[in-house]
Amino acid sequence: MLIKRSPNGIDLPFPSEITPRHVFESRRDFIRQMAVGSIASGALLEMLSREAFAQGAGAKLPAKLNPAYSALDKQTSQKDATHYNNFYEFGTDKSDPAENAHTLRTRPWTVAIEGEVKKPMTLDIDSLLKLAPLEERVYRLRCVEGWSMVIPWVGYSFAEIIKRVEPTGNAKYVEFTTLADRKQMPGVGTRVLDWPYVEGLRIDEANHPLALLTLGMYGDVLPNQNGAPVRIVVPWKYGFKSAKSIVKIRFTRDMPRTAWNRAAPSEYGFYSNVNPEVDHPRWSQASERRIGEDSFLSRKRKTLMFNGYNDVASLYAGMDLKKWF
Ligand SMILES: Nc1nc2c(c(=O)[nH]1)N[C@H]1C(S)=C(S)[C@@H](COP(=O)(O)O)O[C@H]1N2
Ligand SMILES: [Mo]
Repeated sequence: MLIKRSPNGIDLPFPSEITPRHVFESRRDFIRQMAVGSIASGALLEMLSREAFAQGAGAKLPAKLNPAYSALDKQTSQKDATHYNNFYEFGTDKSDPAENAHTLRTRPWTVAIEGEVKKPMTLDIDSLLKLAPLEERVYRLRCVEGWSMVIPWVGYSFAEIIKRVEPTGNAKYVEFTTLADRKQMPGVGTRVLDWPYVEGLRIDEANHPLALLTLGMYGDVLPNQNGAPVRIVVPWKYGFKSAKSIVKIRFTRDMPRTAWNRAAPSEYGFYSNVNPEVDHPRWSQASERRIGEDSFLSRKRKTLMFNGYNDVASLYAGMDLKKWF
């Protein structure tokens, strides 16, 4: 498990740590207002981004920053975020996805949306791009293994999809299924997991505006190793809830049987909210190592409840989160 440091090797202090809180917060409000003032350019950005996406991997996918949903933490370098990955369909080493995922064909690509919905639909990538305005959102991503990154994603709230397919009254959960094609994904020939990779959310979780249908990162279309052409990002949950390269989205009555929960139910619960007070059976979850920031293997940061996304707390009111881990 080797960690590549950012090219310049400089670890800057975080504004939230070196600035008194009230100064820090007024600065944040200022940045927010600046961004709101420039919303008029949004339509132009959208046009540009659709053009660019058609060109495929490495193409630009510009989007307007949504400051209300963006962390101010220093961003992980694009190099680290694209070369230190978990995507077991391409191998279990952190460097495997970057090395192997070039065999994934991301066009043509369709996502079937089905199950307990009034309007089932199959959407291709162009339709997904046109579905709602693209936003850039800088999210913390906390892996269950104890490391974290800060990544500027491009996409829109998954709620935009929910609105359009009109779930029936029976829809209580949403299940996300990743492509599982041995020809394109060497890891699918191994038995590390029971493929396809399946993840799931309760429908109110999926409807929370923070849950991001993601098509890009760092202003580009998603690199294959990060889940091209479309994935979900659920920033208050451990990273494995954020399924990559999605081909099917199913609305269900029953709690989905997720790949990690089936593989090790005592270690990976359905909810898997980031929670410093509930340890993994084999290690503590109280702290984390920010990739590119800390020295090799040391966990210098305290892990925050819900990864710092306190907005979501009301989704779990009255639930014992030690039981529903
Ligand atoms: N299909 C699929 N999705 C996946 C995984 C995987 O192995 N297969 N790994 C998960 C884990 S453990 C993490 S931490 C994140 C990593 O996302 P990133 O590589 O874009 O940072 O993807 C998640 N989504
Ligand atoms: Mo992870």
